[in-house]
Amino acid sequence: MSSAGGERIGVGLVGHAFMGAVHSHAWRNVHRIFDTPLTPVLAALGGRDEAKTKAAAAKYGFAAVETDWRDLVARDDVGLVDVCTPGDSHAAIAIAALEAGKHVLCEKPLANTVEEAERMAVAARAAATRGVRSMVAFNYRRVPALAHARKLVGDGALGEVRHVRATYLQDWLSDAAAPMTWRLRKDKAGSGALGDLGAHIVDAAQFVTGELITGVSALTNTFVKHRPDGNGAQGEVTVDDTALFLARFTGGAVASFEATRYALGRKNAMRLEINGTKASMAFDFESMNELWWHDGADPGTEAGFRRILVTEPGHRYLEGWWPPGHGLGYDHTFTHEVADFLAAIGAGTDPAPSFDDGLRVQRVLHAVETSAADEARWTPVAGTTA
Ligand code: SOE
Repeated sequence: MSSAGGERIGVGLVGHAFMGAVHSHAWRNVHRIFDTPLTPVLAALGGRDEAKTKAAAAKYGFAAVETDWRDLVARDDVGLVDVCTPGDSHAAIAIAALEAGKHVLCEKPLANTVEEAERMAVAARAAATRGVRSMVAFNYRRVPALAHARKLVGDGALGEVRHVRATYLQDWLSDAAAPMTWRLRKDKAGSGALGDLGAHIVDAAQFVTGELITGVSALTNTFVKHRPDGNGAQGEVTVDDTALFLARFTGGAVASFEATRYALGRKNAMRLEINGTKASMAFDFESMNELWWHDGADPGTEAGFRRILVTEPGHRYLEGWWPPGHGLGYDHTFTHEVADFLAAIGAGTDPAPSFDDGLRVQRVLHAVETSAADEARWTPVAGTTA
């Protein structure tokens, strides 16, 4: 059921590649699916290359383009800034927008460094006192199956968390001849598989368990150190290709995390398995409408993992979509994300995940890099206590 009517809010979106496209799709449709307190209007798209940005704006449905993000932030018809650029510009754009009184949605990981993330969190807290909201775009929290897992764990159905096993596996770098991209440059992306994929599973694991990671022991590796740069030369890969780490959680659980772009055959296998004292759960994004649940109270003769098809109207986010069993996909998670953001803006509350949540993930990423630089030395995560 849609609202398609409330007060309008102009969206200024910076960046028009993969994330810009998927976010645009969400802003265009959200009020046609959910009862949103505000109706988003695609006011302006930002990008440095005018021709490419104009082509993207026409395709995605934006009314105007800006080639300097500062001009986009300053526009009177922009009330909300959506940051979909590489990580090296997140802090500058987000902080300027918050100071200008614009609500900010920022792609993950929140920043390239802890220092930037700290400044962003400070700006977000200050803005919130003026009613200006901010959120970091960890879209997998908005997969209905993971939202349902969070509810079951929060209700106590899993008991105490003992083990967390989280992996995020892709394979698009398996070919050593695959070209350079900004995602392989530390100055642009901050880190490699760690920040791109590891950040998601760190957030998802903390979200579902309701606990924080307190320390890590990590290994990282860069398998292919040079790749074609598109101009007949070789570019240097300055980020990790894979990150693997053990972790402890605040409640005493032990965990393993693995992020890689070299797992041949795995396209977007974001997986989370949790064992508790009462039950176990398992999730794989490649079958994202399913949550597997084993209840330890079932008699042994009947026990087993049960497939919960998370497509019922009673499941989170499903009220706006298709009848049971018809399934949702990747893009829906972004529609849910912007629906939640608009709901918080309308209600005058702070949305989650906040920039402080993004900062906490950033500290875990930093601890992983610190540990890996010293061959897996145990490294506490700043701001947490075991
Ligand atoms: C690329 O590895 C990527 O698009 C990530 O950047 C996204 O965050 C993830 O959802 C899918 O993979």
